[in-house]
Amino acid sequence: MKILIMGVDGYIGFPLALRLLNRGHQVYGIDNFITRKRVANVNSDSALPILSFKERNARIKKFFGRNVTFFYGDATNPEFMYRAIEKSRPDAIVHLAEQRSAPYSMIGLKEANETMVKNITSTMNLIYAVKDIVPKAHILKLGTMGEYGTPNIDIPEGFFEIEYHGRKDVLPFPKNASSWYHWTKVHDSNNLMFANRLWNLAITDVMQGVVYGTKTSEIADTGLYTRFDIDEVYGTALNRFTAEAILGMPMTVYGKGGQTRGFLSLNDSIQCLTLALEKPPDNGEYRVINQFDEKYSVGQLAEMVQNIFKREYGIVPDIAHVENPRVEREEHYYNPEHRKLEELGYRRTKNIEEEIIDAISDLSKFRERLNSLKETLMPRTFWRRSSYDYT
Ligand code: USQ
Repeated sequence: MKILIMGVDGYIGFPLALRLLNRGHQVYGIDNFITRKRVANVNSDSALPILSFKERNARIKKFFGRNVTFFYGDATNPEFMYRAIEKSRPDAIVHLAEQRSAPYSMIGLKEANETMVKNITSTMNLIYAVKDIVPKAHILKLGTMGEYGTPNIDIPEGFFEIEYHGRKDVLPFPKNASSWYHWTKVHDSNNLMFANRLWNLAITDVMQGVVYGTKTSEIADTGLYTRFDIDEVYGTALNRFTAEAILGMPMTVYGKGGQTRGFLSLNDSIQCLTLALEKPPDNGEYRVINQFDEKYSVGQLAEMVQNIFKREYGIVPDIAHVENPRVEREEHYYNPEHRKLEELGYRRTKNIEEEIIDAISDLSKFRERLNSLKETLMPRTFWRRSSYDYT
């Protein structure tokens, strides 16, 4: 297939490109490298060193014999998006080119607006460009499990049957996000659902959980590393705990630590996206997939990292229950369904402990680099303090 990856320089986009090339697909990529700039703006950097995209793409050629046909540009610019789709005429497009951080979107009004405008605009540009140029192409859009929030009932995959005042219907499950970022994904989902109804576009809306880990099967060389963020704005729970434990710092569990989410290794996230691409929805179908492997509370994850360190290295890292910077339930019911991926053929590659051990081994090679990021780890972005400096 011809597959266009929007956000090909990112944590997931880059290893997805490697997997798709490895499986014989023709890969096109879009990026404007804003993730690199945004992370530098919070005085941080990827904890694993990564090459420039040009250098990475040369390295890909060396390993895979072919590489990514790359278009530099901004997905929020409609002219650019139309040109990229026109030049590549893809069978499928993977949209990973949105502002990805919940904390970033909560810094203040400027960052909230930027997240709203960029995320929603890029998806709208994609919808229109696909409809006008390649209406049969499959849109694979990265949404988030965070769209559903943490309701006190089971979470279906997208839709559920509901009876109200004696009448029944199948409706989208109510969304209840807990950051401006997560709300942008809800708005995207609504826009995609409507575009599907208007123009019969084939869409997979992926509700992905929190992704962790450093490795995929194709990352066989340091030159093929993907980025790995650990700072309080861009790093996510388990990746941060792993880095904190290596640094001998207490693991930053926010509040009580009963916050439960779906988690998925990077390698298996790539497996799932590849499955969804190779087994697309029917023409005119809007398909929702809950994409995660297992659910854990953040407290359980910190204990898991602690036990691994004790068992493998004889060290017992501390767990600190720091003040929760977010506004979220710290103890709650959580039971999302996730059957569709298994039906598509998904099988877990490695268990979570093996993945954590691999990440410790990769990160430990860059201890000095990790040390230089120490100052970026403690939470500073508090949801309730989000504001605007109008003076
Ligand atoms: N948390 C901690 N300690 C930390 C960091 C996070 O306890 O040091 C807690 C948070 O309070 C939250 C949970 O861990 O309850 C998840 O937070 P996270 O930072 O790991 O992930 P989140 O902000 O939810 O966002 C990440 C990705 C986002 C993706 C989402 C999937 O950055 O792009 O959409 O995971 S999900 O969480 O399922 O919505």
